Amino acid sequence: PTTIYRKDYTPPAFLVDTVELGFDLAPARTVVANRITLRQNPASSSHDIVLHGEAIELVQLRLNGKLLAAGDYTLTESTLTIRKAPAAVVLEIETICAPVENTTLSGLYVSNGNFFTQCEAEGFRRITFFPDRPDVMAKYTVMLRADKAAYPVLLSNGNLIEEGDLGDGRHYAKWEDPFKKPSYLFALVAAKLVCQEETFKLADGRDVLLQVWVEEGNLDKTDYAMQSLKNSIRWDEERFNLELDLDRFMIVAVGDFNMGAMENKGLNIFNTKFVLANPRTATDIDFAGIEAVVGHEYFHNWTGNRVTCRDWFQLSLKEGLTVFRDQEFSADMIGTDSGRAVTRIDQVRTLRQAQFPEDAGPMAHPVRPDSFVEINNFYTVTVYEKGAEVVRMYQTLLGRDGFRKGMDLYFERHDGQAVTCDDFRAAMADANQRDLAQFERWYSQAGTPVVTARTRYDAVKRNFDIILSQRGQADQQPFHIPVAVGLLGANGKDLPLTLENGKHEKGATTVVLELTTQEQIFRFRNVDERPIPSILRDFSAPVILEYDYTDAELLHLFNHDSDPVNRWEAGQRLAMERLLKLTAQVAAHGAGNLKLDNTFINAMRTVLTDETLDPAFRELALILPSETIIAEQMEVVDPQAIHTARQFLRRTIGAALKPELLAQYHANQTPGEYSPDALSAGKRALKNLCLSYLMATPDMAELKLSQQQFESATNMTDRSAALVAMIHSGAEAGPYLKAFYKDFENEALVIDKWFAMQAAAPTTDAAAVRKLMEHPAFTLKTPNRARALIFNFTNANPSQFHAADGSAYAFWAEYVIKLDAINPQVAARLARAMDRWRRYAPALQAKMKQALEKVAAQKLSNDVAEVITKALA
Ligand code: BAL
Ligand code: ZN
Repeated sequence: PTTIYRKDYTPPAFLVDTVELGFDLAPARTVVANRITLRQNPASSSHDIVLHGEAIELVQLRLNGKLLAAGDYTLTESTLTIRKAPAAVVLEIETICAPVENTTLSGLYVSNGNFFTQCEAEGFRRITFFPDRPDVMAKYTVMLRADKAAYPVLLSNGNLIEEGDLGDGRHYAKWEDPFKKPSYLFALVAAKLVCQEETFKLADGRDVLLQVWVEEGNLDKTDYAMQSLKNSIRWDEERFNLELDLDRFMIVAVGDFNMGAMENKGLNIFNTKFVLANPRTATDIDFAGIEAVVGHEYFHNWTGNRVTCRDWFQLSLKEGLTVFRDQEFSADMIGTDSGRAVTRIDQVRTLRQAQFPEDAGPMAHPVRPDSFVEINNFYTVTVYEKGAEVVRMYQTLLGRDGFRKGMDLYFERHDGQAVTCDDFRAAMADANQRDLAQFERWYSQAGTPVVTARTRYDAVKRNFDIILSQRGQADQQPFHIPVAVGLLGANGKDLPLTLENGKHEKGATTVVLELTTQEQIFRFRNVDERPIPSILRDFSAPVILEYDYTDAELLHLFNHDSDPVNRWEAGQRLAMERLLKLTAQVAAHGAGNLKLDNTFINAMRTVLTDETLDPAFRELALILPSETIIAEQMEVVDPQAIHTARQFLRRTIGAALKPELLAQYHANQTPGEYSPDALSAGKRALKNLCLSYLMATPDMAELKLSQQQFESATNMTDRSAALVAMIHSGAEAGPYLKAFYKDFENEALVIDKWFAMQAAAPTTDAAAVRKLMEHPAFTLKTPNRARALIFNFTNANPSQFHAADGSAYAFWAEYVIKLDAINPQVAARLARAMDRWRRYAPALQAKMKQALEKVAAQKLSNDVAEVITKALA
């Protein structure tokens, strides 16, 4: 495999002005006629036209009307090159592909008998020969021809300009996209689908047609996606003054899809998981996911499509920014400060669960990577979620208005262009007359910086100093880190702040300290008492914060901090300290004699029963750090000891707080019609967490409660939570699993849940997963199904995945290999489950290495080869 470097970027030799595509669609043999007009790029000195092409058969090729012979061009596995081409060229290219055989789900493929495309990042080259790179932007016209009975619906980007019958039972549709776009935003759908549609008025008074296309039988699950789309359009108008630029906007749901969704211009194609929902089949989390992803793809229309990436190293330019935008959208849709905080806490949890480990492992890369073998491997939590944190830091440093000014300038300068992360940073800096040169390091330096804080109080001078220092990885330069800080008095209230040499509003109780060197002292004046510092409020930077809090200080913050994120964080620190001690104890002496102090129990009780707090916040405050997050704190990871310790803590909380848990369980019922709104969802989340704690100490009373909830639930959130509580506590759940399956056997997304909840149960070992794979509903070919069972086992069931006999590692190797033959992108994701193998005890390490080497010995896709090679390096 070849490594591609960012430093080697060169502009394309030829630019494309227009693309006319003609498709004769048939599952086994689709003929693609492609007519492109090219012209020499003045910015390039090369005269060679380089087209990409993969897994397609060239039938014929004409240049300016002349049929080319084999000697007129060079064809390799992945490129077609015409040397010394004239300055203006019309190419007519005819190719054939076989969509029904395309199990990679990249390019043109068939899912459940229908045609779909996925072109990002490099799928367009699997459809036709083309300069398949994001800095080549062109106008597209697309003619689709297909059997009318089998594929009554023919869609592509932009506007429908013509349709009709062709005779022979075939029909056609012609689409034209008025905007220039890179090839990765091309899409077509030819399918038997139905749609929910609506006319919607934009802020400027224009009417646009909105459609959500699904398979027949799913129309009752499209309301929330449609509502989310309308909310997204409104939000982008109001928050960023960005309007929909097309007359029609379509969302299409497909069951086989590698990603969550895809922002193709005017024709977003979605994984069904992020479209289909009704109360019977979807959980609160599913509803929230739909809102976020519909928003995300819609927001890409400006941040991604109108302004796109110069090259794939700049992926975070559009992804980090668009994730930030969807995060803000979801927070604004809740609309309350506490709701906003809950979404923020969720983001922090995701970072710690997935991004920090990535940043510390063999696939670590900067937000703007310097090299890759396979770009599909870089659609990562670093590019997306850490990228969003980087964008959020601009807003923290510049303020909301300053950020908006930067966005306005970015569009003013770059609309219609393919640009870089540096261009975005320059717009932010120039619009605010700020020097953001150092901020560039967030894009170029990998790893999670550690910020260490020390404090000192001078009672006589009434000064309180916070000394912040930072360390990145070896040889790294200091980052520009915004650290939001508040000071709490003994009464739990925020002290008014006077920062020496600092700018902030009078009476402010949170200020943003800008840490730009290796170590800095920040002095607060007029501090009447020794305060307790609340550092990194709202998680103002993606860093690890070290500060020697005492238990008493953490309890004070946990009970009083006005910043909900740090309030939650104090609870996490209290829990983590105990979890690490208990884990060490289990590892050294076994599970007997474990003890939990009353201080911690009482803190949990206080938050559980504090009715002034949102139920959603209380739920988050009561969830213990996950086994993965605990593992990240340990030098040598002992998955079984972690699991035992965490279970002990859950069991002890369940027993000690039983009356309160029961009371909250009953107090947070949501009778009446189901609504996915944040308050109701928060109540259900708290109630179901109470149930899971109660089930951690199974006795008949609580089992009955789960059974009753399962039987009487009127929505999927409660139904699945009851079932999960039974399965994960080890209760006999067989009949309930059967009933659940029977009720939903025709609902693919619910059957995914059925597999997922069993895969993640701590009693499920590799042998049990293999048994589940024999179920007729299991298939490796549908990514959602494969992920539900396999990934939930390898990634969400650490104590079984790391079973001492290595059986799960052997299972992992077998399925990485099997999946690689079907779908390299999905296989490479599974391969990542072994990322942290060097952090385990030698006996486990040896078995993991053996499994990695077994995979490495195969003939692999570039996708998997890159992951495995880096893991073993
Ligand atoms: N662009 C790939 C899918 C997404 O991030 O929206
Ligand atoms: Zn995106």
